[in-house]
Amino acid sequence: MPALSPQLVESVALAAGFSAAGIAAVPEPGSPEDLEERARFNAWIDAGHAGAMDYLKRRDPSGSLVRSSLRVALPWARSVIVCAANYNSAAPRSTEPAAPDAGWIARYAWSSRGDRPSDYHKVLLRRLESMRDRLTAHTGPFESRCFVDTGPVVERVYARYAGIGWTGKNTCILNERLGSWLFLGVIVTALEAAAAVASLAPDRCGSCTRCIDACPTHALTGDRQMDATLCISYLTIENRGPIPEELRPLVGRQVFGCDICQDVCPWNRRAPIAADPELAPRSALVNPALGWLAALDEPAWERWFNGSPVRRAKFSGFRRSLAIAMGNSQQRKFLPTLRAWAGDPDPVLAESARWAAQQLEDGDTNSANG
Ligand code: B12
Ligand code: SF4
Ligand code: SF4
Repeated sequence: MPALSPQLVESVALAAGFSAAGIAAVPEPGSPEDLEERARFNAWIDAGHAGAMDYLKRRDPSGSLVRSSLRVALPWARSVIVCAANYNSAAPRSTEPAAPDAGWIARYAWSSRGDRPSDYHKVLLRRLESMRDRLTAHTGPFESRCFVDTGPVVERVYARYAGIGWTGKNTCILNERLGSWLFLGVIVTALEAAAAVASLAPDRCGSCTRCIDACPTHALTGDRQMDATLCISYLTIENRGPIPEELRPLVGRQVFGCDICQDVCPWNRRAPIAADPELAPRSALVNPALGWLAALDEPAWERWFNGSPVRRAKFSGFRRSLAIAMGNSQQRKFLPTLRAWAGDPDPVLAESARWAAQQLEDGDTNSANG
């Protein structure tokens, strides 16, 4: 079976619409070539940093974490092709001043094609599958699986070894030319990688600590890992229950996800704007008015976000985070909505709305006293 060369992988990936690509070998766990990240991942799970993301904690019958190595998840895996798609846009950063009644939806969820939302999972998967077809023409058929986000793979680990970029102190993969507004997708293959796989990208964080200093909830641990249970992205997307009360004021007006630790990164200042027709930003989602989002009933919300990553939070989780954002807005005009939601049959929404209304009422008392 022929080996895959980095040059072939890169040319096929660029033709398929990716911005960068590389290939990494998949070493056997416990071998001299094993990756240092395997131990890091085990320690991260053991420390409880994955919170309620149980899919990250799955184990095989021998007790090994399925994601600790691709050889555990897919024993036939010998190499992994990692592709990156730029989704940077010219729209403002979450760290720039905005209207006090505007919220924030993370940049990765803005994507659209024409007037319809587009889900990066589907866009990248299609590109990976077309790439695989082209590679097969060079190599003959080979066993493989394509994944975007949802496979049993810690994609950033293999992205680093495929030479896509370095692991920033914000834990994101950063490419010197492209920055970190990159979606990742992988093709796991049974083919050996050519002997000369990509060399690691040099670490360009230096003495910078902007992301660590800017993170409102202190989720970044400083050793290129995070406690996800503190991360606003986890709290507003993955977490199904209430947002812990002590963290609510720190969430600010963020309704879905968080971009702060990437918005402050100097490497993103010079990152090129993507001209990808399948990942174009929807202007209505950039600094969206909280009142508009709150007025969407479930069918309207479904219409707006059908096919968008925002659906992951579900309507209930989205409104819970929206209530917290309105409570942090100092905008008394949201009191009627919050008082109505305080009687909602969903106990998480009702309690979040009561807390939020209280913030606005307390804010009034404080300014009257001040
Ligand atoms: C779970 C998850 C989350 C969780 C946990 C994130 C985290 N940092 O662990 C939450 C919900 C918080 C999250 C948030 C976001 N996510 Co997310 N997420 C994932 C997912 C599904 C799994 C990641 C995982 O296994 N985490 C566990 C930890 C341990 O792994 P890790 O951070 O990847 O860490 C590895 C490296 O950092 C490295 N490492 C650790 N320490 C050190 C130290 C040194 C010195 C070195 C060299 C390496 C190194 O080893 C670690 C593995 O042990 C991946 C997709 C996938 N299947 O991989 C997407 C993914 C990581 N997410 C992505 C995105 C876009 C986001 C958000 C930007 C979305 C948003 N705007 O809200 C934020 C970014 C927040 C942040 N600063 O990371 C992209 C990242 C692209 C990139 N350029 O890096 C991915 C790859 C999805 C994709 N296919 O594009 N995410
Ligand atoms: S995404 Fe937001 S909350 Fe999470 S680590 Fe980055 S700045 Fe902190
Ligand atoms: S803000 Fe600074 S420390 Fe953080 S990822 Fe960017 S360069 Fe690295």
